Amino acid sequence: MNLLLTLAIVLGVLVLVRIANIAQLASDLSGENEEDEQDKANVWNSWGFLLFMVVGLFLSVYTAIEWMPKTLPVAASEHGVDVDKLMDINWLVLIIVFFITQFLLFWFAFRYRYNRNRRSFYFHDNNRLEFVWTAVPTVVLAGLLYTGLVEWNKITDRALADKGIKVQVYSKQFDFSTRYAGPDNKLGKSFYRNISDTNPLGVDTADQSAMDDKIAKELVMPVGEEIELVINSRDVIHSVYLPHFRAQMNAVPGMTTRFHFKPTITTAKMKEITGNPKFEYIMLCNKVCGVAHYNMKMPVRVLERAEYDAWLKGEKLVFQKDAAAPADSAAKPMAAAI
Ligand SMILES: [Cu+2]
Repeated sequence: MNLLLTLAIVLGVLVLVRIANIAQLASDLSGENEEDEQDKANVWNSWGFLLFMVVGLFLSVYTAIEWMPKTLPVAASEHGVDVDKLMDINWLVLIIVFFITQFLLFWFAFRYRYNRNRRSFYFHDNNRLEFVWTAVPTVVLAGLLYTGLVEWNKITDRALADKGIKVQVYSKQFDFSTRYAGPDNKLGKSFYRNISDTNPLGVDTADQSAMDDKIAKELVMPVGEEIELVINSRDVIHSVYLPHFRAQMNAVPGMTTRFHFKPTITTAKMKEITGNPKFEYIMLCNKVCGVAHYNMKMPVRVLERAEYDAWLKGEKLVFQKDAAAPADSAAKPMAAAI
């Protein structure tokens, strides 16, 4: 089907070129003078510009309206609402500038097409004009930057993060694991040299705060509480991307990155809001990290606190009480702390 369509378009263009050639030939034969011909071509082209503008602007509006429902639903985190507001302001500025500049671009091409009876007006420069078109974008951009920075400072405020429920998000090619800090809300240290078959996150067996840590294959969060993601990578750079919560942070090997946020809408509630009974939150890798990058993701659920507690209780401890601690881990240095 696509091949047919491409062929049809190519043939259509060829036909148009032939028609143009024939028209050229006809006008050559009719002995019209060259300047008249050029005038005619200019008129056609200038109307073509106008037509292109009308069709282009119509399609811009149409596609935006048509595909709006396919964009993300309302933000499911506290800061996400503010991020969306900033995004809306940015879009508003962009849309206004887009329509003004596109209109002027095509209107000028139409209105001021070559006319042999008209002399163009020449001026070398205009300081006032240059001042205006430098000052206006500067003020607008500085305003956008400032509001963005204020929001970013709020998002990265450590005071809130320290109170948050600590969850380690451990990334590797090509999946995520989560580690929950347990009742002490302290994640045990981990170090890559401790990694073994029985200890995939390299958790320090000598660290007491690791004893109540739990390991999971999904990210589950209680609604309305601060969550701090403590993010690590085992191999290459990945990125923890939670589109519904408007959150993203790189996972960088050899260092710890963090992101804290407060989920505000449970999965059950979001199913109602979106009218989609199959709706699920998702965490995606947002760095092209290798051949199976496209499939690197993890399910995410937001529950009421009681449901969350019950879920966490059922998850596996990092060091199962009945299983012996990994035999090879004691001799390794425990250099890195989370
Ligand atoms: Cu990845």
